[in-house]
Amino acid sequence: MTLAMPAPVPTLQAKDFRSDLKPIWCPGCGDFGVVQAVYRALAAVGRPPHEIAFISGIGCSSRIPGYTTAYGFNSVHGRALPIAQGIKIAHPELLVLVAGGDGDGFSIGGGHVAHAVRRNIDLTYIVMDNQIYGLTKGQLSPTSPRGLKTVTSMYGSLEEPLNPLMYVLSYGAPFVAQGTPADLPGLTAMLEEAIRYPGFSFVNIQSPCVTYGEESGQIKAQKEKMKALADMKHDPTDRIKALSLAQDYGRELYTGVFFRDPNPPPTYDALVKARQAELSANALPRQNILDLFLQK
Ligand SMILES: Cc1ncc(C[n+]2csc(CCOP(=O)(O)OP(=O)(O)O)c2C)c(N)n1
Ligand code: SF4
Repeated sequence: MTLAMPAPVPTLQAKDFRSDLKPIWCPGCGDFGVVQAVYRALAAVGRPPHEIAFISGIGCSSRIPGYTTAYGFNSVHGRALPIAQGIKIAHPELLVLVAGGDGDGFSIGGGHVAHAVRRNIDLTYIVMDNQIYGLTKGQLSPTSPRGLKTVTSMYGSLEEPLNPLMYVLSYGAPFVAQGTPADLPGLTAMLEEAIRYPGFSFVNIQSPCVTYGEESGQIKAQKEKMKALADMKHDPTDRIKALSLAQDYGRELYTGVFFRDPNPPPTYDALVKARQAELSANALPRQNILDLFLQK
């Protein structure tokens, strides 16, 4: 008797996640590198495109789901996180990615970030942080540096930029990293790790806007400036050290994992399942509930 060999499991490649849609980003936009890193990370993770939901807001960066073969929703400005959380709660078996710009995530959508973090729903939030509103032609964003002259800041920005790393770390996110398309292998590796992390993971990507962004934020300048946290012997299990390094956002370009909770806290989904099991174990038989109701 000959035993039938099990069919080989097809391995996925980066090209399996690339859709037929041609990106309309400006030539040289950092988001080209980000989408390449996403393809490679997803191939390494190995979940097929039909098991992935990729949700974004509105902005140049938010076009990214359309350039992948995953199920995608280029949704409403600032509302990617609530939509993604709803999808993950309704379909916990899906791998859920969320993406958008710094404006989408930390300006109009800023209020949602804290709640997504504290719920610890298992999704990966990718912010393409170019310190500008790209799609609407170069207005100030919440991460724009002080002094930046734009169409909405003729005197130069008078406001202190928001610090996305400190924001997310201080709300208790269990996984926080920062990357750049100037280091594609490093970015790919951290995206893979973020996707695999069981809980809310945040990756801030310094993705340059070549059309409205500053010279100091472009790939060439980033290559000279970036410092890998691993080379600095940073201990990513220490949130306080991560916060301390995160204070340098805007001055230094640290890349890698700032914080990875070595004991991942329970996800929202795990808590729901545990509570449901507890309730069904303690449920009164139907007859008893009726008796109680009728005060027998
Ligand atoms: C409710 C709402 N308000 C404002 C806009 C206009 N708008 C579209 S994209 C955007 C900001 C884009 O910047 P960002 O989110 O940082 O993404 P980028 O284009 O830089 O990738 C704004 C203000 C909108 N589409 N919807
Ligand atoms: S405007 Fe900036 S962010 Fe938008 S596609 Fe062009 S380079 Fe990229």
